[in-house]
Amino acid sequence: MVEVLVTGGAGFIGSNFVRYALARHPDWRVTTLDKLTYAGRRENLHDVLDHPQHAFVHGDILDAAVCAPLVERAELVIHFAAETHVDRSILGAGEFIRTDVEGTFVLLEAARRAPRLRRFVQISTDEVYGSVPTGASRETDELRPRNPYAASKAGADRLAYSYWATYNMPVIITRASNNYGPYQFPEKVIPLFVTNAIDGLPVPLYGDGRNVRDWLHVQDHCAALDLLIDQGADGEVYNIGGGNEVMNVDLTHRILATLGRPASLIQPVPDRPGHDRRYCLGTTKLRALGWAPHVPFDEGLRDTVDWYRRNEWWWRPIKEQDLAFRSYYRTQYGR
Ligand code: NAD
Ligand code: TDX
Repeated sequence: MVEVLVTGGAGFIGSNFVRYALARHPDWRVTTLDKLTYAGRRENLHDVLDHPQHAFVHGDILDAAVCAPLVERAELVIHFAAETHVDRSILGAGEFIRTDVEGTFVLLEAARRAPRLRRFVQISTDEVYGSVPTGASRETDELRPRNPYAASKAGADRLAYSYWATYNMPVIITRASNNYGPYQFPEKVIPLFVTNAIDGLPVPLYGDGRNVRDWLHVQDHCAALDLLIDQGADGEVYNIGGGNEVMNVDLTHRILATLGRPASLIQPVPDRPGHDRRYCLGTTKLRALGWAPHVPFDEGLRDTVDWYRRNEWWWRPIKEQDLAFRSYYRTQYGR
């Protein structure tokens, strides 16, 4: 049995990865370590919580006593746990520094003492490159993070790299573009706009709506990680980009059209401070290992919209009963 530790496995990408891993690797025993912050939910793992090859541990990556025994027995560590929402990092960066930077430090320290460790995957992000006006980011490009979330992820990214360079640890770093798919917390643009539109509520589009994101289906992300766990080279960085550059305003029109809602639901709101204009990832390095994205954006978006339509049990309690979410929404968007 291969012992696998997934941090942040109750979040959006982590839960999709746990499900993906259990389906594809009958010889993996997966332990999910998650603090269950506002974004982490047992519901995200509802169909695999009782899986015989899966164990769930409720704990904080900042707690060295919790991490040490879990990391010590792991062969693979896939480190997703983080504070992840840019808007929240603008409202207050403290939790981002603690979780994303210090939490990564705690895990890396534990990993230094893990006798069987074969791979530590630091899940980084395209945001570390900063805004990319033209062309595509390459793994060797300078990092120019421009918001507190991106800066905290860049810190963790380089810290993980330093543990390879200094201690020869088997670290790889992955930088993915914007993910979409099922179980994404409805603060991020796609699930927020889809669930608002289902209810006929306005969708708050920042600024002129012409910012560009490079969309990656979460299943394609999981497949890339699976490949890199096996084929990635120690100390290397790999971009994982979907190759679907879409302007926010076009994305919004597509979502509304899929749901048969009018464009009049679009509500222009003041721009996000420091709003990165465009991300775009070059993926030559990853493609050379045999990966390509398989989910066409139109199909992936339609299926994702459908998923939120069919799974109101999953998002309505967050949007309608979770007082913390309602308070965040009011702070961010007003009434
Ligand atoms: P998410 O916010 O949905 O999930 C984060 C998870 O981490 C939650 O389950 C949360 O409970 C857990 N967590 C937070 N603090 C913790 C702590 N101190 N200890 C243990 N668990 C903790 O995020 P996501 O969108 O699934 O992102 C996962 C990872 O992928 C993050 O590292 C993020 O930076 C990265 N990433 C995300 C995207 C994207 O588009 N969503 C793109 C590129 C990279
Ligand atoms: O209400 C909104 N209105 C709006 O116009 C929200 C929430 C977003 N937007 C815009 C801002 C961005 O240009 O949509 C775009 C996407 O926004 P988010 O979903 O907040 O994602 P982004 O800021 O691009 O960051 C995401 O991609 C990189 C993830 O949240 C990060 O965790 C990941 O690292």
